[in-house]
Amino acid sequence: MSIPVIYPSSHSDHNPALEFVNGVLRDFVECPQRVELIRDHLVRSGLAASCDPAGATSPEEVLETHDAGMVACLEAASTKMVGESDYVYAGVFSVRPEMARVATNPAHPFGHYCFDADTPIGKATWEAALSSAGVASAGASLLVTGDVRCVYALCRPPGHHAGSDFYGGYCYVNNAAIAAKRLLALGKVAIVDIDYHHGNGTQEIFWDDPRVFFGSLHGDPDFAFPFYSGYADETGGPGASGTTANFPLPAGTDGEAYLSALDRLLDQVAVFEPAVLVVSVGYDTYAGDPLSTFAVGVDDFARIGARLARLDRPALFVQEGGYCLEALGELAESLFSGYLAR
Ligand code: OKP
Ligand code: ZN
Repeated sequence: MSIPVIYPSSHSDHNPALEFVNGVLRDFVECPQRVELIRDHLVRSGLAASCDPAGATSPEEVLETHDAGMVACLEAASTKMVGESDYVYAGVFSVRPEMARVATNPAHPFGHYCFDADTPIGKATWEAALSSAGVASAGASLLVTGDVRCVYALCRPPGHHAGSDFYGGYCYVNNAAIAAKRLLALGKVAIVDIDYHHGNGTQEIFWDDPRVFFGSLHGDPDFAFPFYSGYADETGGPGASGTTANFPLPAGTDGEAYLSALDRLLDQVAVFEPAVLVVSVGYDTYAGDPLSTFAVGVDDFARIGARLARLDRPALFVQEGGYCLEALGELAESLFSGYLAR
């Protein structure tokens, strides 16, 4: 038994060199090798039969999820960059009503839509973002037609921090959200976000949408990025109360503690009775991940995979984070072997 894996045809030229970590420049962790390592490992281990690149989404599909002003800003900024290694970083942010004016130059107001200084735009960025969304959307289509019951969209750049009119956290376009909207053709959708970071963008997009359940396990926002959302009392808007669920977890969370929180989340998913499941996959809960404070082990991912399979729904896995290059292949192998074994 193997899983169809699809990956973006043009992500590799989106390759920023550096990011600031506590005022010090470090290598940019969200690098092209991430998805290449996972892809190659899954093919070698026989878990992925073939591995096909998928094309871009349409601008119309992106605009169903994202604000036109933000899309224009991202595209214009990307188009303006010239050299291979030129990247523009937001550094001045629009905060509160007194600083909310939007310049008329579409390539100018990064800080109006961008919420951090870690999400640069280069000349290949916009195309890569569309390509990544296209992979998620192509994966959703395979489930909608009923061709497969499970597909892995190896998206890069990731998407779960991008909201309807904001982007950040290495994310520009919300791949999982775009796919989930397409999957509504099958009925209600549940998104389970197992990335180490709260999927603030996905949460915002479906906050008041009763057709989509969003549940996330993540480092407590009291200490973990993106800091301003992901608390347990965030449970959905007035039109969709109870369709958002957050499980902020403490530093040091190990496999045992993680799985018991996952079980509580999946109980809620089962009650929601979704027609289909989207899993925002992050491997950054792994103990060896440079961004993680958790102690989840390689074998725990197999147990996570088995728990997800137990829901017995068609499933789209969408790649989000995970930055320990040495372990990414093994982590993916563990997750999907656990999923398939169930
Ligand atoms: C993206 B995903 C300081 C550290 C930056 C940003 C975290 C983005 C995580 N430059 N932290 O959810 O894995
Ligand atoms: Zn993450």
